[in-house]
Amino acid sequence: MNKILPLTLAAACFFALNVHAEFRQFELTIEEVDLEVAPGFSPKVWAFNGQVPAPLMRVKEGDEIEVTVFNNTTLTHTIHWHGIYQTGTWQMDGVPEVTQPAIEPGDSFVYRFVANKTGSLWYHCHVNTAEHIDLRGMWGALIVDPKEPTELEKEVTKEAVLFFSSWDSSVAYTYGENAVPGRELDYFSINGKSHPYNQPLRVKEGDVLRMRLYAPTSPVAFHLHGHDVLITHKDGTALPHPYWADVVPIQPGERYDIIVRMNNPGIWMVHDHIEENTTAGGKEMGGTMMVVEYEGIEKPDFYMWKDVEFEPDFYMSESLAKPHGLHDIEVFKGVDPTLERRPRTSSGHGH
Ligand SMILES: [Cu+2]
Repeated sequence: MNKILPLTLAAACFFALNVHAEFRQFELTIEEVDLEVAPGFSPKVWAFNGQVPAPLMRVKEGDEIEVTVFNNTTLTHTIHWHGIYQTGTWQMDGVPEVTQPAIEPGDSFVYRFVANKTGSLWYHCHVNTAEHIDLRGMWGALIVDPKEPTELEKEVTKEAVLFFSSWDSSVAYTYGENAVPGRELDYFSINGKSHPYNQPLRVKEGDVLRMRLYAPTSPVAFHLHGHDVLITHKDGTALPHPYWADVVPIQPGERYDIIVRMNNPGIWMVHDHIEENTTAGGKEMGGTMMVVEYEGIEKPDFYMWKDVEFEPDFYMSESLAKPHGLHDIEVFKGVDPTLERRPRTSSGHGH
């Protein structure tokens, strides 16, 4: 009796700890599509489920994840789950010729791992990353919610995900070219769109806004006007001492979570203080810029986005409010060039 009891207790404790863990099965395809970053500039991308950024994958700490990846493209790929510790599952780390052979065109691969690190993680291809990450849009958010959120996290009323990225039009139209060293980045985007073809982020006074900032490809100096932001997480990990900032520098691969108390009604610019990133095709007033709009503010006639067709999920806010799972986001879908020849005039296309 006294030998069995501790074992039973241990099993009971294990069960109690894991009672909320779930087994989640997802499928991802990789597709060759054209992504309209700006009118007249639609680079060829490898898009997870046809989308850039990739679908939002949101799970809970401890969940067992199984992802089947189908490679429907002409070159090889893998997926690296950036941040996941892969304890006991290093073969699932997604590095070609280190942990697995790359997934050949027409083939598939099944990744299985436990979501054992929390916060704003991401997933990306690990084949020829200078091209596949930097220029072909192979990145998406993997958000792992902690079992025990911080007091600050519990206050959040609205969430947003921002992926900053850059593009090189000189190699944008040919898969397999990436022109490094010597690349010339000439388009910059938030969630795959160059300003003003992205969207305003709409908030209400009193909102506690959490923004998850991702810089998969090139450095960013994020600045929101009119507010200080509280940096609460670095690369997924909650900081013991969150700190205030009005510029958030982000190096490639880094993630910062910030919390903003929306207490200053107005229409406020968000932009990258690396000034060359706020250009598009060599012209200013493009690239990594957007605005935060408070509800109830009357929009002046000169306001460039006065009558913009609003897409509420552009910063994933609607998908972030859904239950855990893999969320496709329609607005991020590219165009399959074999299905649709768009009648756009090619002036300014640069190739
Ligand atoms: Cu790839």
